[in-house]
Amino acid sequence: MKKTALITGATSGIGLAIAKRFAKEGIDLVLCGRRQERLNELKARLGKKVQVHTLNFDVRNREAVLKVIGSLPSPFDQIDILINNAGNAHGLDPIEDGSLDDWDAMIDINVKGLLYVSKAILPQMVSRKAGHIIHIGSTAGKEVYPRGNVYCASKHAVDAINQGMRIDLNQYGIRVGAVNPGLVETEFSKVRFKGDDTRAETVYKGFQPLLPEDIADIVHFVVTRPYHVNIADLVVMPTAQASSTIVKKTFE
Ligand code: NDP
Ligand code: 8X3
Repeated sequence: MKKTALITGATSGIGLAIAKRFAKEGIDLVLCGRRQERLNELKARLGKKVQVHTLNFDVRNREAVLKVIGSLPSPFDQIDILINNAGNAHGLDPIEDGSLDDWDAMIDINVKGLLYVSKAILPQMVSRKAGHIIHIGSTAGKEVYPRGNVYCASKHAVDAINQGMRIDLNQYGIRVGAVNPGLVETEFSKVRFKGDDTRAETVYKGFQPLLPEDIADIVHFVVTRPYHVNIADLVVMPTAQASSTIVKKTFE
C-alpha cells in the first residue's frame, strides 16, 4: 500500500538523504524546513518520482506548526510515517561559557519543536490506530561528552521522549523508535560552529564518517519491516568511532 512520510529537516543532511531514498522507494512525501529555495528544488526533483508537498515553518513556532500540519491538503493529510529529524547543535562550549541563545535554540528546536510536530501529527495516527514515528536521536543522547552539555541534554530528552511515546502509544498499535547516529558528515558542524567551515571540516578529517545516505538506508530498513516488528532503538557509528570521544584518526 502506498505510504506518505512527513520529514522534518528535509532540506539538508540526514533528512534530505531520507527524502531522496523514500522517493526512490515510492513513498509520497511532505518535506519540511525553513529554506524555501531548497524545498522548491526538492519538490521539482523528487516530484518526478512521487507526490511531494512542502511546508516551510520553524519548528520553534508552535502556532505555525499546528496550523500548517493541521491544514495539510488531501492526500497528504494522512501521514503514515513521521521522521522527527530537524535539529542541530549550536556551539561547543564548556558549561560556564555557554551562550543562553545557543541553549534556547537547542532546547527549543531539538526538544520542543519535535514535541510540537508530534502533537500535530498524533491525533490522526491515534484515530487510525496506525502509524510509525522515527526519532533521529544521537549517540549524544546515550552519553555525554566534554562541552556537549546542552546538546547532549537535548538528545537525552529525545531518548526519553522516544521511550515515553512508545509506552503511551502502545495501546494504539503505533510504532515508535529511534535511530541514534554517531558522526555523520552533513551541515551539522557548520551550524554548530556558526559558519566556521574550516573548524567544521576538521571534525570529519582523518577517518571515514557516516554519510547521510547510510542513515537513510537504515531508516528505510526500519520502515519496511513487517508491521509486527518495531525497531525501538538503534545506535550506529562509523567503524572508526568507538564512543563520542574515541575516534581512530589516521593522523593521531
Ligand atoms: P543538518 O544541519 O545538515 O540538517 C539539519 C536540518 O534541520 C535542516 O534541514 C534544517 O533545515 C532543519 N532545521 C534546523 N533548525 C530548524 C528549525 N528551527 N525549524 C525547522 N527546521 C530546522 O544536520 P543533520 O542532518 O546532521 O541533522 C539532522 C538531525 O540528525 C539532527 O536532529 C541532529 O541532531 C541529528 N544527528 C546528527 C548527527 C551528525 O553527526 N550530523 C549525528 C547524530 C544525530 P532548515 O535550515 O532549512 O530549516
Ligand atoms: C551528533 C553527533 O557526536 O557530534 O549528534 O554530537 S555528535
